Amino acid sequence: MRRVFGRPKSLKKAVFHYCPGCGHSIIHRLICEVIDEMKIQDRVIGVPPPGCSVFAYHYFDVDMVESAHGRGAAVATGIKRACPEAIVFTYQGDGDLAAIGTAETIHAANRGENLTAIFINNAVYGMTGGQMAPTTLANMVTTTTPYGRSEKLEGYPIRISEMVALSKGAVYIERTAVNSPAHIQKTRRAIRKAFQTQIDGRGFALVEILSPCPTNWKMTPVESWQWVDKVMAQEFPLGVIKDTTGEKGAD
Ligand SMILES: Cc1ncc(C[n+]2csc(CCOP(=O)(O)OP(=O)(O)O)c2C)c(N)n1
Ligand code: SF4
Repeated sequence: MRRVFGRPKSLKKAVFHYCPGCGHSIIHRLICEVIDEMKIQDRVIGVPPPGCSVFAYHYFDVDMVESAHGRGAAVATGIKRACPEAIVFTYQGDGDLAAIGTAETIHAANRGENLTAIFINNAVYGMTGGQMAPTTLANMVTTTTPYGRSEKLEGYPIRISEMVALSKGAVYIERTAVNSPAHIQKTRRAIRKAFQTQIDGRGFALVEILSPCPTNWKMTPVESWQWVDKVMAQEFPLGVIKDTTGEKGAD
């Protein structure tokens, strides 16, 4: 019988600790599918963050170097410069990449570091209990904005991918989601293109993935997937933000 579906080779046989409906587990699997497809398992080095995905090294069967909060792009820069043959990716939440790590992210992109950043935007600080992140939407209730995020007091949701795209060194930036089969397939293609961009030595690539956090959003998994389309994607439009690779698009 022909096998049409199975566990990717680079995804360890470990049970995910993520909540039901969480996007992290889907994204882990997609990255592993791409690693297998591209036959790069022995070259990949991942840089996971503090956050709900802090134990990513339990799941990815590739070399992993844990970074301090927000420092993913700096740690990955060091690894890539020391081991140029390695294919290096960071895996970062929005609290990580877009708050404490803003400087590292912007400057790594601006230096045109030949890296791949996988950026999981779930609009909150997930692991620490659902506090407001820079990406939290206007009027969204979080543990630190119990009356809803006030743009007057707490500012506007930050579109860090569009900011990164302003850097000359950033060559491929796309925003995707994992709340439907079609979006999941697009995300897989975007991750593949981001790795290919690095293999071709073109510069900084970032894939922002809108990812449900049903636990902190206080929704069922199905409600959270619908909310990504109805609310989140209105503030963070899906699609290619920048592509100067000259390569065929991820679509
Ligand atoms: C320097 C430092 N400050 C604060 C923390 C506490 N901390 C751990 S995870 C986290 C937020 C994680 O949120 P996010 O990056 O959005 O990832 P998620 O958990 O939502 O996937 C914080 C503030 C820390 N580990 N290190
Ligand atoms: S708290 Fe949110 S981001 Fe963290 S594992 Fe649960 S659903 Fe996922």
